[in-house]
Amino acid sequence: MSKKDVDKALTPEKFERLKVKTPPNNSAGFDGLRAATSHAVKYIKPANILKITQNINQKGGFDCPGCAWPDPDDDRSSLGEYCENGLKAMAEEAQKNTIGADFFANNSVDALSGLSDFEIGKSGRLAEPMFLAKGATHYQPISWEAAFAKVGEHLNALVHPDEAVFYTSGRTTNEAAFLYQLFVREFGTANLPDCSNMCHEASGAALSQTLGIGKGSVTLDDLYKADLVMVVGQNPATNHPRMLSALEKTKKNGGKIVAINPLPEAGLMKFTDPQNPIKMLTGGTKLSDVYVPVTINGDMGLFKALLLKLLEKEEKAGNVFDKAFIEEHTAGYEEFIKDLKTYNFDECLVASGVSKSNFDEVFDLVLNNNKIIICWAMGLTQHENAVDNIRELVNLLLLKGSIGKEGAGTCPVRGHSNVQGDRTVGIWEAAPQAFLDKIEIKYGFKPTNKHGYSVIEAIKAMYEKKAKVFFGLGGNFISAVPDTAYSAQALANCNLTVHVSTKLNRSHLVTGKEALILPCLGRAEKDYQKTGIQTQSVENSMGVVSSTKGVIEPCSDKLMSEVAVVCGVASATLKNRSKIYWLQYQENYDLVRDDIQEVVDGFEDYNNRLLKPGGFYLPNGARIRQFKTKTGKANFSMNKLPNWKLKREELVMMTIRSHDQFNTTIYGLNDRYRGVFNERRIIFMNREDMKLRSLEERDVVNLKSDYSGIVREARQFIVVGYDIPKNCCATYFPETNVLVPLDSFAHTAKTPASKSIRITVEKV
Ligand SMILES: Nc1nc2c(c(=O)[nH]1)N[C@H]1C(S)=C(S)[C@@H](COP(=O)(O)OP(=O)(O)OC[C@H]3O[C@@H](n4cnc5c(=O)[nH]c(N)nc54)[C@H](O)[C@@H]3O)O[C@H]1N2
Ligand SMILES: Nc1nc2c(c(=O)[nH]1)N[C@H]1C(S)=C(S)[C@@H](COP(=O)(O)OP(=O)(O)OC[C@H]3O[C@@H](n4cnc5c(=O)[nH]c(N)nc54)[C@H](O)[C@@H]3O)O[C@H]1N2
Ligand SMILES: [Mo]
Repeated sequence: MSKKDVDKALTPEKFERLKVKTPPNNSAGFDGLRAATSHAVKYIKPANILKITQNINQKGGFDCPGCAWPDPDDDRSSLGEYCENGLKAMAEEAQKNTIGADFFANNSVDALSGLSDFEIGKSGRLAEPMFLAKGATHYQPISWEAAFAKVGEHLNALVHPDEAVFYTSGRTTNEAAFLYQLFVREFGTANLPDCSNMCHEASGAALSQTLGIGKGSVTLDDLYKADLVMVVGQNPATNHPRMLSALEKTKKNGGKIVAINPLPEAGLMKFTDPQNPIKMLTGGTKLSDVYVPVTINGDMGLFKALLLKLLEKEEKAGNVFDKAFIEEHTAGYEEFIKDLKTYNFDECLVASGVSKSNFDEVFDLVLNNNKIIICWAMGLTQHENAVDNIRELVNLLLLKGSIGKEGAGTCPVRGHSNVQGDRTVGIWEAAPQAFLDKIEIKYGFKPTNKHGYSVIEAIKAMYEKKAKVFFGLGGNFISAVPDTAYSAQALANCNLTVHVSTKLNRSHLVTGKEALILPCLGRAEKDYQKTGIQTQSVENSMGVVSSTKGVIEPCSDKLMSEVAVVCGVASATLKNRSKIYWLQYQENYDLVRDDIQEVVDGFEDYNNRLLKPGGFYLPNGARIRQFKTKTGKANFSMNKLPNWKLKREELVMMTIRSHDQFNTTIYGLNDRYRGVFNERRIIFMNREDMKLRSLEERDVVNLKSDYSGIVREARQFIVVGYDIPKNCCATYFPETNVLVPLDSFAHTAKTPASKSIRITVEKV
């Protein structure tokens, strides 16, 4: 894609349409129900609406593809366990419109590139496999067989298997993900970048080092029983709406809630459960007891300040830390305390941007409660110091003995509905040796133990022409990754780009020399195979594995399941050099699960246990104070206060989600909870920062980021004055991904720092 194409893709629509209202402090309620219903009615076939709403997240039904928040173990709502945004996710997937040969004959790739992401998404569900030949202007239909052969030809023509990149997005089920990584490893590479590289990778890295498991330790029940829940860098009203019902229970049981966020996000302030008709009429629950408007990336300052004050109290009173827990279960306490003492409380507080009185309110809650849960999401993980952020919050939990007991622990709230399961079953460019050994024992080939490319490394390799084939199982790579212009060139350098997708997206339009679109079934659709309709499985954010089974008819009879696509590609590529008979799996997914239970720990008796309504919990050492770290204990860690010095004219920008999108899928142009309507190309700014720059509401500005001498630009954004700390600003992802430098990422985890981008703002 040329620079001109990138600009064209970013052309703003009419700016006059923007409407700004005072943001509500309440979430869900009638407005939420109305928004969801109108979306469903507009896009879903009437006959399917009831089937979907009655089966979503129900035992025996299908798992909502919206987010990874767990379902209650017992009392599921009879209205269906869904939320406004889950229903919108379904409305996208279960669209009435389909697009196939005619659509692509009438619309060239160039013409489609000119549409906005919103328009691209609304074109309909992909209905048949399509191929873009070298130099062609239009996609044309191709048979499944020819498509598989094409992928096989390209892969087999590579000098080394490491010249191929196999991306996964987190909707892929356990069954498809397991087979996919198995194929990739038998093909001979570990190039398995996935969306978690851009998401919770920093959580995984930090938690593995400190607690010996890269996942959270709490269950839903813990959340109900906590004394204090800290919600840090997360916007649940939009991204995990069902979490608010859980927090409401925490409150009902007497627990306190603290929200740490540069923005006063609506649902964290007050929430009306749409599943509760009485609450809908009487007005909702105030959720947060204390709101802390931390500056962007000021969390380390805040946590260090909390730790320093706790230490001060402990040294005076001796009853603040859980010394029995520290003694028995942790390592590195003395070094940690010594390092902590090198920091100055006032400097930490200044770095956090939090006032002393506000700090005292949170501190009192932390001091006086011992069953603490910390929940977090992208506000902590998408910074250069992301791994340190998470290790520091673990330090706090360890001092308070708040790990591995009822009502306490870590709660990284995952994004995609099966992103956690994908990693569990082997989607990992750096899989542990023990896992690779089990593959070797089971299948008789030796998987490479060289680490593969993560997302950032994959982009560089394609740009440098070291990788030549890109295969994406789900997702929208070009819109999700940083540094759009550079990354577009990386994809353009490939000989072949392939996407297994449900919906048209920008990654189908920013292609290699040849390209394939392979359309697959969505979560809600029945998966017919030789042995009948297949069931699949997913793992939620709290380590519960449960089944998911489609309930509506597929939108086209030319779709394949992801499992079948992987089997088709594997069989066409590896042919008789494979030790595995691939096609058997697609006829009966029980066979895939039989294999998973042999290779992955915790899946014993998988097929039977999956029949249990509600599924089963995977083992979790941190939950029972068995820390599988090198020391055999929970490790304290030493983390630096980031040395952030903005230049005088600079702002720090976070790229966030609006209420009307799922990652790169744009449901609509409103962000109701932030009071913004009809427009996405906006920049939320502190009003004093606007004054300093002589900017008024609705002024149009260009944004520039200057990172190690490279200047990146995003043009034409409308200024909206907002309640955001000084020197901070916010824009929506993916519009400003052009500004995220490829080289700005979290150490160890390599998560792009898309929540702390230094920019300058210039009036147009
Ligand atoms: N409807 C819907 N649901 C989704 C998604 C979606 O796009 N739409 N995406 C899914 C995915 S993949 C994910 S990963 C999750 C994402 O869920 P979130 O992490 O909630 O999503 P973001 O919009 O990225 O929001 C980050 C929040 O962190 C705050 N924040 C930003 N920087 C900082 C900081 O430095 N410190 C602190 N304390 N806070 C900060 C922002 O103000 C914002 O409230 O949601 C999942 N669920
Ligand atoms: N600047 C910035 N960048 C970010 C982020 C940010 O906060 N700021 N967030 C990051 C995060 S947390 C994430 S997780 C990534 C997301 O990155 P991705 O996971 O790559 O992106 P999505 O937008 O979720 O992918 C949407 C596409 O997936 C396809 N799809 C949907 N359902 C299915 C299915 O069931 N099967 C298959 N095969 N395909 C399906 C559809 O074609 C749809 O267009 O983006 C990251 N990028
Ligand atoms: Mo994510």
